Amino acid sequence: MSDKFTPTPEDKFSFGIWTVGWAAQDVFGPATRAPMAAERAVRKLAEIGAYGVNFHDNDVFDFDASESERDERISAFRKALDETGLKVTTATTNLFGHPIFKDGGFTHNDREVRRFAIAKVMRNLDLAAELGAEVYVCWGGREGAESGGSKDVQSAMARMKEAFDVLGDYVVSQGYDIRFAIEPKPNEPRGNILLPTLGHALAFINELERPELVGINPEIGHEEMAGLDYAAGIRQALWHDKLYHIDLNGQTGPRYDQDLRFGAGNVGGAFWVVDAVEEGIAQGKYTGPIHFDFKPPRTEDDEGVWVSAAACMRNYLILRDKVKAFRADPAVQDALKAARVDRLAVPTLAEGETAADLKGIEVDVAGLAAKGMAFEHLDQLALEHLYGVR
Ligand SMILES: [Mn+2]
Repeated sequence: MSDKFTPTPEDKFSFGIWTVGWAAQDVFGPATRAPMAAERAVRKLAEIGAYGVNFHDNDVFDFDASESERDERISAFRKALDETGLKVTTATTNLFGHPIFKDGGFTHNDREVRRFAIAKVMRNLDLAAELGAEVYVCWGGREGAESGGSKDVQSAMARMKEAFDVLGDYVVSQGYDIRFAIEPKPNEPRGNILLPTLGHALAFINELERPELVGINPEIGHEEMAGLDYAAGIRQALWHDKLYHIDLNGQTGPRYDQDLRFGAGNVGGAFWVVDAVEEGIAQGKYTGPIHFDFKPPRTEDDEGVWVSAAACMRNYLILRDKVKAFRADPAVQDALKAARVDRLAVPTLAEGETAADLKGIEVDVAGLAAKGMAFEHLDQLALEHLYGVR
């Protein structure tokens, strides 16, 4: 079936190799699907209309691969990229899977592990640069603790900063056109993870030696696990010019990391996410791919994997259509005016005014307090667009 919701490479959709490639092992049972070579993921993603991929080093070759195995795996991956025209938009390092990283990589209590972790990232940065990646995602899944006494958090932040400073020096010295994007997550697999939300990450970036090289890669599920509004979060990141990448998926409130296909879970949230992303694109403040970081549920076979991957893209296009119709609707424009949304863009002080001008100010307290905001009407129009009755 081909219709206006059929994705094309112009839509710039991308997927992590580990998403469709996940064999569905979990805490309670082994894999339900066969392992998938990176090159098969590339070919199938191209078939269903994707534009690009993101990969961990160990999505392509095993942690303990020999040099010749590594070369052989990379050349098969590269061959599939060349033949399909799929881009490597983004790359990342697995610093969480192998037991050596049980206490993290950049903030492991053992210095030897920290040195090994930075070296592992540098090696994959070389490959990422060679394959044309422009963003390097850093998800510190094991950087954290289960108990208060086991991690000196102030030293951990100092070591985290040290790692990003060293890596920033490295990409500059190599002349790589790569920026880093920190991916926050509150917990899972650690009891508590460092840089748990996008706000923590934005504050951390200000402490770095090269803050201009580092932004964020927020994931819907991760922010919603912390009970936060993802759309508002990425709008703030746009304001800071720090939205370097996005991980779209689905989540149903604060619970384990569900990684549902995009558009499932919090449907209303997904509508505002697309509104926020499209706003960032229109402003030229978001230039990355529309990236999905989801996991096809363990119940699905190989066919189900591609159904769920295709649905991520289809749902984005459906919601993009609805968001555009919402913004173009004259009734919505009237409702936005009635809700005085546009007036927030007007500076609170007039040009030339100072704090002194506000002293002793008189306003119509009773009148302003009594006046409703008319937000319910505006939100109902949004819901009616989403529900498909407008
Ligand atoms: Mn997730």
